[in-house]
Amino acid sequence: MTTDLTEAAIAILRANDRGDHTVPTSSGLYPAQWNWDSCLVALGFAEFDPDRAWTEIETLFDGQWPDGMVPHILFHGDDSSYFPNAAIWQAGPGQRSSGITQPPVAATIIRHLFERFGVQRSRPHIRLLAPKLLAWHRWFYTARDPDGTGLVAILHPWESGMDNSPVWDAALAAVEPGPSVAHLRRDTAFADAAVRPTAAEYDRYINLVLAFRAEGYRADRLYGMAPFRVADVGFNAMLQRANRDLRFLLDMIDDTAGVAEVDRMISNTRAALEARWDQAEGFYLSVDTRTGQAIRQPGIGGLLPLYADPMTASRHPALITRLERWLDQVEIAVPSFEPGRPEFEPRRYWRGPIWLVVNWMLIDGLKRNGRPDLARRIRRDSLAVVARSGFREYFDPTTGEGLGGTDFSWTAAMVLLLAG
Ligand code: 2M8
Repeated sequence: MTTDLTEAAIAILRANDRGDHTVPTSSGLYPAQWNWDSCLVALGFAEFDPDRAWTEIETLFDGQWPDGMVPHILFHGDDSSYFPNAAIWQAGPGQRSSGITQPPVAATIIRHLFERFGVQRSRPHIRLLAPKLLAWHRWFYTARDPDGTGLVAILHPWESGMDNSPVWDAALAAVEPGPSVAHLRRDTAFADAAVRPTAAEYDRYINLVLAFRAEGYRADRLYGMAPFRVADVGFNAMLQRANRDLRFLLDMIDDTAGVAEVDRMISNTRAALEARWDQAEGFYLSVDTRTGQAIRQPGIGGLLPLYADPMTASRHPALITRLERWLDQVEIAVPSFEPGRPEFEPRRYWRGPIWLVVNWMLIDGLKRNGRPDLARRIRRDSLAVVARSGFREYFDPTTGEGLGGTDFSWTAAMVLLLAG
């Protein structure tokens, strides 16, 4: 069974491979290179083709902007089946990227590749990539945390990677919708509209893009003018984990100034993330930095401090209890939003379905936090749901139904990683 599954996973990655980058699915739904997809996909390539794993990341960093940002999408070929494509974004030096970023998981993935392949084979790649990683992390702390709070802000729900999570509902509702773009959408030609973001959300997503485009995507302008600005716990937890892994990489290549710089990032973010723990809620809460209001919506990002820091569970056992309660309410681990809440929609994208990439982060975090039992349960469920429903983009945690795109690259990569 597992052998069949891993062979199928390899075949999917091969089919979605465009030579120097991988598309998330061959179906046409996402005909480009996505930032965190690529990094997570490299974890899959690492299981059977080490060189290809490095190429995936190196292509992504070839698209880095001069200011250090690594865009959330790089458009390499025909992008006519996607909206908004490069012609709409009009972003970046080559006009072949989006103008926003995505969760910075690259340093974590590169450290994983180092641990998998060893010093000899990894060092040249790390020498090339570590300075680029440092430039990206530095960009986050200057462009997205100009007041030095220790938490960086996302300016678009797409930056979170968890596009239509209920965590953004209130902040997004405050954004002007602009003209309707329903007729321009392409995603609903590939996936059922009932499992995708709504028209109201899309109108705002695009209006944000147009507002940023009007500012020429200048980092020094966007933070102040952005109609949407959230310091998200999940995003900052992924950044913090990546900071720790970047520190390790810089130390390996003897960049002492870089290590000192990242040490400051780590200690500021550690304190700021800890300040987002809400004792009464028993959860980490993101904050709308335009209004200063805490966001009381329990999305899966609020569990990711477990992935950022191995002391999280001992400091806050209530967080583990909360996760266990979520799991008691569904068939299959892990829902992307708290089940039982009115906003929970088990089939709609990031409002409830299971995403294997986040499952992997929780598995990794739970092992480090002294809960290998829970990690095993999530691993078992993750492999079983794919065996049952195929390599889909996401899955209904109440039934196991596969949803969204088919033959999905990061789902295949996670199967390879978890089965290995
Ligand atoms: C989804 O997001 C894109 C926009 O970036 C979309 O819906 O068009 C998200 O699941 C995101 O996390 C993911 O990186 C992307 C490609 O798989 O699709």
